[in-house]
Amino acid sequence: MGFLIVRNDITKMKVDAIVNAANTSLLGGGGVDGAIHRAAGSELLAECRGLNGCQTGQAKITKGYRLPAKYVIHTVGPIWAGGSQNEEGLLRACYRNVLGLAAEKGIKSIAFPLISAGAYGYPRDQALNVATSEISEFLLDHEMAITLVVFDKASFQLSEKRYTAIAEYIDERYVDKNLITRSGGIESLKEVQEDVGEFLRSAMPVAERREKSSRSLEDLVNQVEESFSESLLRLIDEKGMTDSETYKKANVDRKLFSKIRNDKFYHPGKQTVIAFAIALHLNLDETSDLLGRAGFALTHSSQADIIIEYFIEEGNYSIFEINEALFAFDQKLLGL
Ligand code: AR6
Repeated sequence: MGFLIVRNDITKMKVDAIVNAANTSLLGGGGVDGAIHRAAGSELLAECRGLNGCQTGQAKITKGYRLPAKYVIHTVGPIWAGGSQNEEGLLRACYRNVLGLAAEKGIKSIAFPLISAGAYGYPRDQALNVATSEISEFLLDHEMAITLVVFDKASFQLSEKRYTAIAEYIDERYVDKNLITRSGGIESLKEVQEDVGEFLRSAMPVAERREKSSRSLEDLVNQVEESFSESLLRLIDEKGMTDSETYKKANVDRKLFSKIRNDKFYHPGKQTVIAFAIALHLNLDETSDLLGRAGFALTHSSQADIIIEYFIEEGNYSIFEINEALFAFDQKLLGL
């Protein structure tokens, strides 16, 4: 369960249903619509003929015929006309109506293309925001495996401003980069020493630095026995969250969560721990603590870690925005 973003051809997805970005006639077209009709075969068109078209923002379901997916849910996105013609409301309606219909039909897994972001001209970063926010909203009270299929990397775009801000943040911290840029400009021995000191500090895992600077020995002794699982459950209580809110926000599977809950000594992967830290809105100190319980640390020799640090410092805990950024920098996504 949860939300995944993949780069793929949607006609290849082995899921209960794929979503078609169609037009009001439902009689086929170019882009993803054309690809779906080609892969499903002419029986799909025959069934579509009986549907009497579909209005913008609405959704209709057919069988998948020769597709690996059992069903196709057809929806019609808005044509972008500058943003003042209720395009956003209509695009949100597409996601809601498709997901509502899927839930009604008992569909457990579904794949979406980025509706309206091709021929219909909706700005891609805004189309992506609408998709991720509607999907995350839906998942707060539904169980479904939802995949957003982006066809090429260009369709997966962070806003220019955010990309530059993150790139600068990485640039200032990334250890390998520091080594390269520093070697040219060192003049005096003192400068070399300062440089080495700074490098060692930046190379030290964040957890270690934090412990050195801000945690008392007493704190450490008191908490030394706490396992990852115990820490996580304590934090969930402290933050006044429920279990299901937490694992859904973390984009973590319910089964995995109950394993963690039932096994005091469960060893999670690093990505999972980070996903929980984000779901619980932990600050950097708390994140480092939780990671430490599972034997991990955030380091400046990993771009992904620096991106996580960037979002935590910004107080931005949207796992979907973080995943957008990780994707843009070719890093593994969280909670998948
Ligand atoms: N798999 C996944 N995504 C795809 C695929 C594919 N095989 N092919 C394209 N995309 P578009 P729209 C992406 O134009 O903007 C049709 O003619 C594509 O890169 O297919 O809603 C209909 O009949 C883009 O990001 O749909 C309508 O007339 C996204 O899918 C009109 O186009 C949507 O692009 C609908 O336009």
